[in-house]
Amino acid sequence: MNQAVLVIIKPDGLKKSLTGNILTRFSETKLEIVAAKIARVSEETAKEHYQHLKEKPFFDELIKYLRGDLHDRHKVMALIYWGKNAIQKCRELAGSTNPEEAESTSIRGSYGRITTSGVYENVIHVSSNEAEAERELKLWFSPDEIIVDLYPVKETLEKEHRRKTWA
Ligand code: FUP
Repeated sequence: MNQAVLVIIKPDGLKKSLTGNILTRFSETKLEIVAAKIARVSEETAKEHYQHLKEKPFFDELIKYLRGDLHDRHKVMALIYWGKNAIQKCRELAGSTNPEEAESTSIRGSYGRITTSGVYENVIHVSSNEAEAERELKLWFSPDEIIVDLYPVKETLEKEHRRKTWA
């Protein structure tokens, strides 16, 4: 069964110049990339993304981490991989959430670390299940940024909508 999964290369991954390595690792899965972008992360998006952790003592630090405040890199790379068992395949390559417990050859095991304040800087995010993947994909991407039809869409005509086009 085909699945979509959100992968985010977090600011530490970008700062450590790991984008190429990480994409190479994911290409082993033979999954298809159906959306990709470099994005700045607003406070709202970061808090919404990690909403399930908002009661945790490390939440504020985690938001700063995802927004790039800890690495002076205010951007992430967000991708959607699509194909058979995409979630399991990508999570296997990512390794455990805690980089010290992650398989040493996994992406997090190879490149992650735990900060002195206790936040896991684990280089990438990978959606944990289908429901989370749908919630996260809809948070990070609009339908027209994705080259396959993943979920139902609605069309609206916005006459007064201000947007930039090439001059
Ligand atoms: P995952 O699905 O692997 O991203 O794991 P979680 O949603 O549980 O955690 C999200 C992020 O919170 C992790 F990427 C790192 C951070 N985290 C910590 O810093 N400490 C913890 O004890 C648990 C999670």
